[in-house]
Amino acid sequence: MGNFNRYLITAALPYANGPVHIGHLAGCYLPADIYVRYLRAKKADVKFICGSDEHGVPITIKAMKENVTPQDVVDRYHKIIGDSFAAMGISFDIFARTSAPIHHTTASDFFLKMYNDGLFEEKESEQYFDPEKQVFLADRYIVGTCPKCGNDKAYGDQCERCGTSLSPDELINPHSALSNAVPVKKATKHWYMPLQNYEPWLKEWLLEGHKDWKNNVYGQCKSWLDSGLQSRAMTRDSNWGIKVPLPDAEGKVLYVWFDAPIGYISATKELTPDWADYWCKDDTKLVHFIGKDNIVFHCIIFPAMLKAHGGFVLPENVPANEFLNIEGEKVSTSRNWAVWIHDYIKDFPDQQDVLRYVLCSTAPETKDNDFTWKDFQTRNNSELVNNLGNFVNRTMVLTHKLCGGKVPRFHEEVADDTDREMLAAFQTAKDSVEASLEAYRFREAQAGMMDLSDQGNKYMQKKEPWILAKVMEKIKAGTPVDGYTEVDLPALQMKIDNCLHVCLQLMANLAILTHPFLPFTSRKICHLLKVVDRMLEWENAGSTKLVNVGYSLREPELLFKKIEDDMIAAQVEKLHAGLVKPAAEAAAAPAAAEKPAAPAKAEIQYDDFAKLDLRVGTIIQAEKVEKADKLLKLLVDIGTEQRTVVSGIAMHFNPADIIGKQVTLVANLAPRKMRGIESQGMILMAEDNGKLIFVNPAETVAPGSGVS
Ligand code: B3M
Ligand code: ZN
Repeated sequence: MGNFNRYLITAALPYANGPVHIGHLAGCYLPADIYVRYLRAKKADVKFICGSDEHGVPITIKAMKENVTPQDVVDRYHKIIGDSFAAMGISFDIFARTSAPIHHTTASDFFLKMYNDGLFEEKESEQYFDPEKQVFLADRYIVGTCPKCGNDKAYGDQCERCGTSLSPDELINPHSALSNAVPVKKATKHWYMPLQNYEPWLKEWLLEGHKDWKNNVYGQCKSWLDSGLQSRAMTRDSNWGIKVPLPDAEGKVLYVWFDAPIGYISATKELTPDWADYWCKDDTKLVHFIGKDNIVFHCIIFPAMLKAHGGFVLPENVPANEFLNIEGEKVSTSRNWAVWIHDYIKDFPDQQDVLRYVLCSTAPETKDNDFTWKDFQTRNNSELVNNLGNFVNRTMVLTHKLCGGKVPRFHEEVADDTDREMLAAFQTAKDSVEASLEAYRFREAQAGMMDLSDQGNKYMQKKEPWILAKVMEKIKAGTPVDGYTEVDLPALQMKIDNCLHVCLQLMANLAILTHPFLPFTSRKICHLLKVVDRMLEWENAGSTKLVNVGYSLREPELLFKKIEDDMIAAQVEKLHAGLVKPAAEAAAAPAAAEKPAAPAKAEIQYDDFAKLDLRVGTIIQAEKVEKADKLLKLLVDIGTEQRTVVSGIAMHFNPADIIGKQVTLVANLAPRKMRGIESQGMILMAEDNGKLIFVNPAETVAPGSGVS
């Protein structure tokens, strides 16, 4: 669609509340960087925009946990994140900050324009308020059970298990993440954007106009639009963020998802005085690279904001990726199940391209994918070392050995179909890599690049210039071989020349084709060939005349080194050692190891069993018993009544997490006082290696249902 004269490429602004890990890279920054490097090589007018997202609840939560100010948090992580990206060769034109004054002004003006155009609804609503901490609770600060999937750790804005976007009202058993207190409602005024007003336009623009978007993205948007949009508050009660630029708005800031995407605009402003060319002219191609959890904000809410404000281009594509898991498990920053970029750089200095290569090969482009250290090793050793590295090294070594370290001539008179086919394959490879890149299929594009290297190895294997050289040596020593004699010497040398000429041209093509994916390697290839960066222009790819005959090359150097088993074992160990176990699990583990299996009990009669009154109940309250580490006081609803039960499960469960759970209660157990509280029954638990699990029916049943 359309002819574009400039490109505006954005990568999601990472929250400055923690370092970045490989999931971030694979999901968004690496594909964006590959795309931008390709565009730059095509000499396109392109700006690559990113920065840190320094407002919102993720920042204030982090500050609260660490007992520092939000400013401390964002200052620290803006630097760590920026350094990690730079070290990995992620080539942003700017890495801005949403705390910058230019951003505050830009976001504030954007809001005011919409306000003055009458595009907000001002509504008073009841918001959750933490009575203990005396603050309004942002959606993220409220935790409860997801009405769709039952995840009991869903947030008030989204369930991260099933992806459903939620409002706190929809959560079952909501509680405050700050104090665990049950939130109360309190009236507060906010400015809402009536998204339903934009629904017809969004359907037209997105569902009709962008059927070309990736299935995962289009599908998510369609399901949002099909289920109907609603007004959404664009302001929040908080003291951290961009102040709402209106009178009577004390203690109110812009919603972080209102201000953050405007960060793309303010960062462009900070980058160039020509920012409006990029943002306001129709011949700009705007592409947002993001992870799947940001789809609705970039495909629905931000476009609606841009449309409402007016005067801005809209995204032409949003090629969002799914998630990258690690060793079969979902990345979790809180459990520290992650491979952090700053750690990787320390452990594998100068091997940025290995990680780039592996992450692009396994990028979760269409579905969640898995990163394993074993796969990392295999891809390095058998693909980078054995294929690409090997091809370049053999070409270099043989050119020095058989052609005096200079680019040999290509002699048409001895050329054969194998040579010609190899030369023709350069253009085919370029075309295929290019088509894949244009379609945002980066794995396929990188594989296309590697395929050219593979063809190079096969070509060399077929030509065997080292055998020809042996034959020449023998002839020179006076031993004719395979019917060759002295008169054949010139032709033999010409064949060697042809092979290495072709291989060197191929190597130069590889410098161009590797560059978007493996920029450090590309640079090394240029160094070996002694060519300048200008050769890397994309239009040069496909050419069979990139390096000049007679030109002398540098001494061979290896591009990649083998990664040994012990390095991989150390990484796997580090990952597991760093894992933060939930308190309950950690406490239970040693006990489990020490305890022998329970002995079988003596036989009983049915009548013994029938004496038990077992009933299903629902936990409706749970709290710790003071000064008793192991005890929780539960209130269990068994339909006809509510029973107080004191249970020794405090080391295994967070009280807030078990509200709403069904349990099996021994309802006729004689009451017993524990720590001054009368326990009116006992709940059944299964034990698995020290871990406790509630015994409950496979499906939810009415409280009080009998068990027999
Ligand atoms: N900071 C969410 C995230 O890091 C958010 C992206 C903003 S993009 C405008 O996943
Ligand atoms: Zn859910």
